Amino acid sequence: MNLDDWGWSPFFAEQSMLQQKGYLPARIIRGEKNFFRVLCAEGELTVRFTGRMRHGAGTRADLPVVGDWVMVQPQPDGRGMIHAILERKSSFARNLPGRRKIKGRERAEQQVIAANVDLVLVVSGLDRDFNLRRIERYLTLVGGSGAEAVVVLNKADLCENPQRCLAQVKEIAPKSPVYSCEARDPRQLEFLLPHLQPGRTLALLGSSGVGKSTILNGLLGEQRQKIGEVSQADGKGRHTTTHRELFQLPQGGILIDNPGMRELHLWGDEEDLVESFSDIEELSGKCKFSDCRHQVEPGCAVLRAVEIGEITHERLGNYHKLKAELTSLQRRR
Ligand SMILES: Nc1nc2c(ncn2[C@@H]2O[C@H](COP(=O)(O)OP(=O)(O)O)[C@@H](O)[C@H]2O)c(=O)[nH]1
Ligand SMILES: [Mg+2]
Ligand SMILES: [Zn+2]
Repeated sequence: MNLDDWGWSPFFAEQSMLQQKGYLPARIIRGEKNFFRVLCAEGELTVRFTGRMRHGAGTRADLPVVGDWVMVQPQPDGRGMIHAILERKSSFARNLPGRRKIKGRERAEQQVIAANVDLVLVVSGLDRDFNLRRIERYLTLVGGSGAEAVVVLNKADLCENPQRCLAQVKEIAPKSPVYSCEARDPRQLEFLLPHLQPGRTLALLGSSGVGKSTILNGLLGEQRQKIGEVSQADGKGRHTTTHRELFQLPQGGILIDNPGMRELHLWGDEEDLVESFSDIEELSGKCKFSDCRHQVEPGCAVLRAVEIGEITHERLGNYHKLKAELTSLQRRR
């Protein structure tokens, strides 16, 4: 077992040296309800985390998730205990929908979706579900994570003019490569090859039914992950991926499949908009007032760009909406 192929790097090796002797580094490849599957030098193990870790965790974000590197103490029966989580190189999180209340006041709660991801594939369908505003939301989530993003527009076969959609997405994703494909045909996934490298971790992100598991299976060359039937009524796939799992790809690299999320509330701060709305952020520098909110202010370079059609009205509207969501989140944290 070569841990480097699973993403082990000096960043984690240095941390592991400070850990107690006798514990082994391991990567979490699957999360179940009460246990995890991890990979370590001795192979796969089923592990739990210690009660001390559960009690010591201030928030859910301090508990292990798929992609984490942890220190485990293996037991002879193929089981083991997680004793520590190594610091994450990146992590992406959402604000949990059922907001927790503490003393009658709403408190935001962070759910880490996956850890130590280098590249996120934001997958979106080119069917009736195609929605530029949702792609902007996903890109903002990735913008705050420390990972890079690539946009994959799947189901090109269901779109009358995929080139037009591709061009539209390129406009709203100024910092990310954008591709379109029909993932059911694995040959159409070749555009991903330059993004795959041994030890590099990718994650699939996108609504249920957009074809995430189909992409994974196409890359694996086998039907490892169950794929949802499309119901005739709404054209959406059923929820078939129920847990997160990390797979090693034959082309090199590691891919995390995610169950689709019905609601994606942002977790982060206003800084997260810098990447996903880099065009607006750059124009801000040219506004007359340095604290311009791009709403009604005179001499606003952003409003001017909307006026001349450089930025759509809808994009600016979504920028304001996501910014307000992040500001209100900061207040509740
Ligand atoms: N028409 C079409 N259907 C696709 C394509 N890719 C996936 N599907 C179908 O979309 C449905 C949902 O796919 P799945 O991979 O389970 O989506 P996930 O929920 O994102 O993992 C399945 O019925 C797939 O066969 C594609 O490129 N074109
Ligand atoms: Mg799936
Ligand atoms: Zn302005």
